[in-house]
Amino acid sequence: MSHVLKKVAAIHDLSGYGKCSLTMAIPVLSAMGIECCALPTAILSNHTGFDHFSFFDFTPQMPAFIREWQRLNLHFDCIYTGFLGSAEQIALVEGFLQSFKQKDTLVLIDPVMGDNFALYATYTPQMCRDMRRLVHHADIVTPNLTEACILTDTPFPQESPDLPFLRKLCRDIFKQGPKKVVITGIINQERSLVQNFVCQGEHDEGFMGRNHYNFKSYNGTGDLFASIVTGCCVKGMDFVSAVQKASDFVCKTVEYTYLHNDNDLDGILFEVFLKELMDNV
Ligand code: PXL
Repeated sequence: MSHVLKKVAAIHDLSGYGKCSLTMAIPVLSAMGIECCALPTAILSNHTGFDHFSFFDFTPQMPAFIREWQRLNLHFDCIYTGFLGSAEQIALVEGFLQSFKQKDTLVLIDPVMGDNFALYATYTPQMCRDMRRLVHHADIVTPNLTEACILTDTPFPQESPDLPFLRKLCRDIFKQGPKKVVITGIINQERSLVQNFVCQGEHDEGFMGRNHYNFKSYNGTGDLFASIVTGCCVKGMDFVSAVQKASDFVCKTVEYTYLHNDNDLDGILFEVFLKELMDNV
């Protein structure tokens, strides 16, 4: 089935303030000329990096939402998922994939579970097992190094991982189903570079993309990265170029935010550069 606009079903939380998940995916995909259809998993006043926030769990509403989309007979070119709040939600997303994934539907799962070698507070061991099951349905996964280790039950590395370590992580992820993996946020031993390791199948040696590391990190950068990769892949760009494009955009935005923003929690100033995504993809 073809549409004038490609359609992406984006299954993430909606944080009203602070720019992450849906408030990142919707503007990024729209700027890239892609229709972003949002299935919220939770509605928050602001992201969880702040000391306080309101949280409304949308899980009970999700089945009705999904049923209405089935009645509308929607077809998606891509299904893109990120942060999921409970084991029940992971099961709902699995059901969604079973209903809506067709031969020509790209499934990109960002297995948001943790960072800096720790699980996020809301993540239970059961949810990690469920996330491992969910990635069986993915064509592409975009874990950070911490999440790649959790997905494959690999002890966290003591120092910056070398290529054989990264290749083994990817091979273990391929055994779970995905065909393309990018492991993000790999800081080199000298702490001067932030790197992404891209691998496209068991026999691929892999490719290490590199960018300058300025020691800053902001909530939502992972969502910005994964949303751009999603948009590029939906538009048919090859995977290595998509990752490089996303990585360059994130680095430029982080650098600009560092120079111009007072409060790190306000999120990254990606809007300043959004026009480049309209023009260049
Ligand atoms: O960017 C990941 C993310 C997703 N959803 C919520 C968050 C964060 C990161 O802080 O708080 C609610």
